[in-house]
Amino acid sequence: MSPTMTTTPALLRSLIDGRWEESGGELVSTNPARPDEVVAQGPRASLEDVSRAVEAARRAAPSWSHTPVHERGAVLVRAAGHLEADADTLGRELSREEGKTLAEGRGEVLRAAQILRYYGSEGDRSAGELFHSPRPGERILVTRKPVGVVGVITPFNFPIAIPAWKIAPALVYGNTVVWKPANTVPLLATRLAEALVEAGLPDGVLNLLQGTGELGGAIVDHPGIDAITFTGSTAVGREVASTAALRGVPVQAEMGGKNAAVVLADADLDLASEQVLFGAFRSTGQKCTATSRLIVVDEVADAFMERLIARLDAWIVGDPTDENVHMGPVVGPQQAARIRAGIGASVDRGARLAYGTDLDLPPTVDPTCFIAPTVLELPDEPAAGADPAWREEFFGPVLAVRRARNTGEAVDFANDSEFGLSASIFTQDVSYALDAMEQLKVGILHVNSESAGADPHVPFGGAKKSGLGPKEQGTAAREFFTSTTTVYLRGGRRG
Ligand code: UN1
Repeated sequence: MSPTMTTTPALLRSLIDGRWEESGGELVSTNPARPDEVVAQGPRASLEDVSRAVEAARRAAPSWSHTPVHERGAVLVRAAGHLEADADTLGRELSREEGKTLAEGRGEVLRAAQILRYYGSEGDRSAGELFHSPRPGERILVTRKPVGVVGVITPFNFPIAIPAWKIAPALVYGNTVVWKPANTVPLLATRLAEALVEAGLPDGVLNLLQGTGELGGAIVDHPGIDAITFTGSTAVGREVASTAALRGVPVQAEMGGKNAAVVLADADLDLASEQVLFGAFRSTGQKCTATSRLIVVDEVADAFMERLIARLDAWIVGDPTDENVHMGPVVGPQQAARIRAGIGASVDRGARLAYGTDLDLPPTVDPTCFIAPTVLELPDEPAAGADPAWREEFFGPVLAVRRARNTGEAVDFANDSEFGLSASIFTQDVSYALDAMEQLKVGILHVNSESAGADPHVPFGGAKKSGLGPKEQGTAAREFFTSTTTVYLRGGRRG
């Protein structure tokens, strides 16, 4: 298929109590590479639908929680198979709806499948813990139960992988779900729900509500929701968390990042410039784990910047469904306007535009949502630490750079953020790497690799103000999606 060829819009649907909803106001998703092009459309869920979905999830909960974990896992594994079989088609849909490249779109669909497979095997893992007792004839067990009905609110930037990494553990640990995806990427949400239904998920176990932010608010406010997992902006995440706290409901909120890459004097500059490029500009910088700050030690700064800029010269921006393209648009016009304003504010304060010229876009795309990969060199003065490009998450292809006098200052600069999701450090000296493990205040540290990326079997989440509540993925997910019972167990016969 040629990149410009349009197709009939796909059908968006909400799922309540096992039924695909056919009516409701209109919801439309468009292609950010050509905002006039409709990718998918369908009915939008209403506030009444939120209550119907929560009631359905509550009704489905007892039977699902008593279904053996191996059976629950088998549904996830079958759904993974469907996603793998359709990875090309779904990857293209993802690319058209969200704006990441075809390779990234397909890769994300396969990653969602990998996550479903990981949790699909949960039945083969330990179900709890057994402790010694200080009293004779007693054992102490820690068992786990589902928390109940989980509200799931997911962002636009990983329209299938992030939902999979919240919904798969929620389901395998025996919870039922009411899910509200970002309204910019509803098609991939429909596709994940379709795969799970096709895999045999019973009615009401997963309910999907397509629509705008008010639905998310209604889920968070609903008394029938027992726990809330959220990924998205810091502002919304804090609102979600405070509402949940007032209601006494546990919350897992994964929010902002302002992730630094630190290039030390002994780094392999070819490797470092490649990985910084990937970290900052893959997926158009729209990852909470993206590299948005670069700290490079003075001694190698010019040589490093030369290599980074040479790589940027070869970085092709255009229609993300064109196989040759490295970077597509940001997700929508509002986001593009906000990022442009942020770049402007930084330049007004004295940042030097080291890269970010006008784009040479093909005529097949509309420039509204395209932002050039942008590198801002901040002035060598303490006030640089207050620059918006240094402090605020732009969520776009923008990298703010500061030069550091030495390794110590580089680490201090890296820690100079209210966020602490991920970081990268580039060095060939294991002593510096070991120091960085101690000193960098982040939830995820990459030594000699880009700051983005996550594996399903290890904890994912940040330090400082990047997140609230238990971390995601791996065994960390179990902390959030189950509650423990400590059982003091003795035999029933005296003596
Ligand atoms: C990744 O780095 O591949 O919203 C995943 C986000 C993160 C996921 C990042 N929760 O971007």
